[in-house]
Amino acid sequence: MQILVLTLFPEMFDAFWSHGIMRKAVEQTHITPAALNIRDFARDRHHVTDDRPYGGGNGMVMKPEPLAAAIRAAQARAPAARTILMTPQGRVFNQVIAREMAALPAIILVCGRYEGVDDRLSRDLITDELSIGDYVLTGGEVAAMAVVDAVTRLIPGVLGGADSAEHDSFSNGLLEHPHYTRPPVFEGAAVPDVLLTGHHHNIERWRLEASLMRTLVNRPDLLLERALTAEEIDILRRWQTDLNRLLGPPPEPAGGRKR
Ligand code: 4GX
Repeated sequence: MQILVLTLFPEMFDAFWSHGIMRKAVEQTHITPAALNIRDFARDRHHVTDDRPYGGGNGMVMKPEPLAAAIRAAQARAPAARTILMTPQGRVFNQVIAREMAALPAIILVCGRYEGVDDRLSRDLITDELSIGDYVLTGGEVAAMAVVDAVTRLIPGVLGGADSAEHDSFSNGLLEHPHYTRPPVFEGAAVPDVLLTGHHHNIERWRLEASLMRTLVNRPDLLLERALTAEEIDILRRWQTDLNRLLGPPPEPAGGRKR
């Protein structure tokens, strides 16, 4: 997969490509990342990339000409690429989108700075707009790194085991179960006994229960957007029985509003 990043700060990506699993991915697979400096595509003497907003107001806007030239140069290098603008206005990135993107032959990630880019750019040069979440960054670079990081580790051959990504949070729509390593007791806290038994069936069952509990407590929204398996229903029913034993049966709903 070809990854082209358009940015005013290409040096930010040097450390990113050259450490950890990203580095291994670049060395051992067909992932070819590069960061291009948008400033290099400005044609004026001072390579200006920003200008004051029409209509007035604070901050600056990225000029369309250098960015358009940079995008066209990137698209010439990677004709099959999708061209993705990092912006809080975009579709919110998640593991489903990461999986879709991991199957693409090439991506061009456009990183804006200042108040954003001249809106006429998105008309035909941008194919997608992507946000990494509902908060405001100072530029698209950190967002692009988050996307590249999440996508790269899903590309076959990048992670150690062929199926390492299959056990991730979200791969089954649940949060991951807790992990432990030595020592067996750390600052008074013991590793759950079942994990020391070597009984794989019980361990898998414990992990599923722990995943389900974590998801129910921390991210109930994830449970609502996906179907439960028979085994999960079984676990939830047992919790329901336990809770009813503890609290007594649920009270009749108050009268008045019928649903
Ligand atoms: N997820 N930002 C982009 C400038 C900008 C604004 C509009 C293009 C259009 C962000 C996020 C994010 C801040 C990056 C504003 N560029 N990007 N930047 N959240 O907050 O992706």
